[in-house]
Amino acid sequence: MHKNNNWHKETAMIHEGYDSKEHQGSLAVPLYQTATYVFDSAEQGEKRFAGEEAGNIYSRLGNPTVSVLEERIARMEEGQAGLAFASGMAAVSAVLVHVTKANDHIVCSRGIYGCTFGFLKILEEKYAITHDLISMGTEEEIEKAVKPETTCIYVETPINPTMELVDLQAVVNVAKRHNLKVIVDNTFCSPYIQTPLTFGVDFVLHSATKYLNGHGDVIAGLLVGNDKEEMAKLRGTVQKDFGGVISPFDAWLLLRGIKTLPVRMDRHAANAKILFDYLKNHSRIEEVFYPFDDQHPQYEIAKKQMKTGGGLISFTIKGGKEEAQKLMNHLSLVKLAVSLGDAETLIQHPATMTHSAVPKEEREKMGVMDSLLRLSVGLEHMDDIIADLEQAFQFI
Ligand code: LCS
Repeated sequence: MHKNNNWHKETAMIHEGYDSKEHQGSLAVPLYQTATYVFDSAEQGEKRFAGEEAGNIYSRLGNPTVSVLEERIARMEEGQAGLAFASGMAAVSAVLVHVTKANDHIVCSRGIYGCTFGFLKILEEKYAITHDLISMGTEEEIEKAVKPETTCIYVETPINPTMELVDLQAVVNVAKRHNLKVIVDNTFCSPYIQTPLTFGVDFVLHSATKYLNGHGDVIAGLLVGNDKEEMAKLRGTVQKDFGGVISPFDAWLLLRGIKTLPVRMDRHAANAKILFDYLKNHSRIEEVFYPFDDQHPQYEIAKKQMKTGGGLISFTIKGGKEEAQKLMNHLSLVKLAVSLGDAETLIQHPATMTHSAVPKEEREKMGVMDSLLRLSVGLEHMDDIIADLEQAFQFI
């Protein structure tokens, strides 16, 4: 396997974990589209199952294309080991099952993705694993939420879809005092913008469906940990036996997407800044949320842990659901779709879409109002996107 610890991140995203000499000179990582592997002998099969001989067994347990992806994401996040899953939710659920047992308690950031919220409800209803969604403005606030049965802190930063930030250093400081595991969902940033493990976090995960793939054609999840043995345990238990592994073809597409992550992220962020400047002065808009807004109260946190402001902007329009839906219905170049991180600029209405499963009262506590819209800024020329938004704003 190709490894060079001196490589910059941009280089590692193209080369880490792959040596063409081991694959007949193939420049691109070959796609091992196979379910199983042929043993040389019964004894070899026995040894592989017993863990006494390294080698392939069955693609739910490991696949050469997937292994390159896992090494690459581990390096990108500056972790010790990576695991690839069939979806972001498969990664979320696997790591939460790994770090909890019945009757435990989880401290969560004030806002989380709607289906992550749904999974926490399953843990609560079936296994009495409770959670509290709290504002994490200060270490004291976080500390107050910790109970004797708390085992982990689960954080999104920026939070989907409000763009509120959580100070990673503050979370880690509290976690260390109480011996808690910290899990960070880094989907909104990608490892090009933010690397939570470098702050002392234990696990970082992604909906790789988003920026990491970047082309809107894959559903996948990735998890990276700072402890090799613990990740091996997770691979051999929850991942293997729940079975939510990535397909080799999706891993192959992801490896292709990741090569261009730095150039895409720089353009997403540059375009988002153009759009932010347009939106913040718009007469039909109430408030715009973007982490690299120098007027934003959390700008200091943003600069401490993020390289750029990323490609997501949310905003509240004057009015409510009706005005939000009218705006969306009059857009044509900006696509009305959930998901994010693609070349296409996407808009969605969290209250009725990504966060519709969260009851209204809890949704509003997260800051997800009916007037809130989320824009995933794409790679188009922003004059065209602004022209589309401007004509649609005329209808509300
Ligand atoms: N974490 C975050 C922050 C997400 O935004 C999503 C999906 C997931 C985890 C789950 O990943 P998946 O299983 O879909 O790969 N977020 C979506 C969104 O905001 N719009 O559509 C999906």
